[in-house]
Amino acid sequence: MPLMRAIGVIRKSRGERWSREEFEELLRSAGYEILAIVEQVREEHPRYNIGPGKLEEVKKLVKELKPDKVIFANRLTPSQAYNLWKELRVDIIDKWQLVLEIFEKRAHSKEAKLQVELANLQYELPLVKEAIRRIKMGDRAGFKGMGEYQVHQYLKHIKYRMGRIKGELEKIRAEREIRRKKREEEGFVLIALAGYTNAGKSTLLNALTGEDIEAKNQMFTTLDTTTRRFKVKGKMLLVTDTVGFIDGLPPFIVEAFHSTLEEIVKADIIILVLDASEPWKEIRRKLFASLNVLRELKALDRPMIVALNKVDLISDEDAKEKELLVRETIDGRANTVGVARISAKLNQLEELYNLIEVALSRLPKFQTFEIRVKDPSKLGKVLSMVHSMGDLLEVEYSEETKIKAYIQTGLIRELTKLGVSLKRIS
Ligand SMILES: Nc1nc2c(ncn2[C@@H]2O[C@H](COP(=O)(O)OP(=O)(O)OP(=O)(O)O)[C@@H](O)[C@H]2O)c(=O)[nH]1
Ligand SMILES: [Mg+2]
Repeated sequence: MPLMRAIGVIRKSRGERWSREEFEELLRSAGYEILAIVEQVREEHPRYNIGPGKLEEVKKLVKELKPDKVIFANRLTPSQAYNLWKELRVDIIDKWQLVLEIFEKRAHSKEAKLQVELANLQYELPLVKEAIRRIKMGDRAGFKGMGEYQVHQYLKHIKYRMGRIKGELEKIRAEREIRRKKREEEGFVLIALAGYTNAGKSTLLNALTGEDIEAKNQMFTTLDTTTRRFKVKGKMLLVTDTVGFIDGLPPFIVEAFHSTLEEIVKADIIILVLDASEPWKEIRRKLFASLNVLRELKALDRPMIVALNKVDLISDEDAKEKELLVRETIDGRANTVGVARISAKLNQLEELYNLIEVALSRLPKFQTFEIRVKDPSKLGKVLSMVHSMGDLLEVEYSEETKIKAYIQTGLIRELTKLGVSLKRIS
């Protein structure tokens, strides 16, 4: 397939933190050949977002280079998008539609596809309403080549599809809820991997579990949620990998991906993965972006471990310095358990395992019990269950074996089924 050709436009307000590299990376990830990037530092112009002078420059470039699209790094209001389209007569999209185009390419599961479509429709709805408003005011330009009648039909279609998709997502969500309940009853502790896109979340899940899910050096490789079992020092836990974050993830995407992101909200522990190989300025920007999403999800109260990943790419001193900076930055902003320096790629995870142990000890899901086993034939089974779900503290062998253990409360049911008696000590 020939590459789509695009002109990129970036408008920066004074003092705004923006990453041109990231915008270019997004354009490439979405499959565009970048014909030109136009930059401007000025406050937002209400009509065109960029200033009228810049608009003339873009117009000339459009005539000369004939791009398939002009892509803005800024969020455009529906009326700006409409005005720009009228002036330039070429497809106009902004950063968020660009992100959605990437999502569209990467969506594999039915749920991910529906979520992407919903986000797209949610984005288009105000644009179409704006076009209708203009048409009513006597504007003859139409909307993307559609006349008045077609635009009205299109609006109806959007509303109908949104209703249908929400219904279907609700069903999928209910199924997910059932699976989650079952997991909870089983008592497994759930750990969610969160973090900026390309930080190494999927690589980490693979390293923890021996899985082989796709991990690539590109943005938004993962859209689907994967949950797998793994063991830390003998304890069975669950870990979930899901969609990555990006700076200023807008509410309509968070909303569309709600049920996917909910996996993070429902987790007992969050591992926030950061790419330590980048300059501190970038790490800091992505750390704040991630904390913002977690705040929006109301997940900041969850015990959080920061995994400073890809330390194999930097020196020890650099890693230590960045660890310190992360500690300082995050202090008081989240319920942090600690910062671990890791390499998911090289399976260097010792510090992370230690912090997971610390985090587990703070969870109400773990408690100390006295377990009495009368039937010796059950003893082996009980001991192996205790080992996989907690720590064995003491065993007193006599006619009736007494075991003191620190276990996940989900084990209570399983043990009771075996006919042993349990008493909570702490
Ligand atoms: N050198 C090095 N590279 C790593 C490490 N962990 C991940 N990577 C690389 O970083 C890139 C991104 O890794 P992924 O695991 O796909 O990242 P992700 O966070 O799942 O990304 P999204 O799914 O896009 O959100 C890949 O090229 C990985 O091979 C690491 O510890 N060291
Ligand atoms: Mg991934």
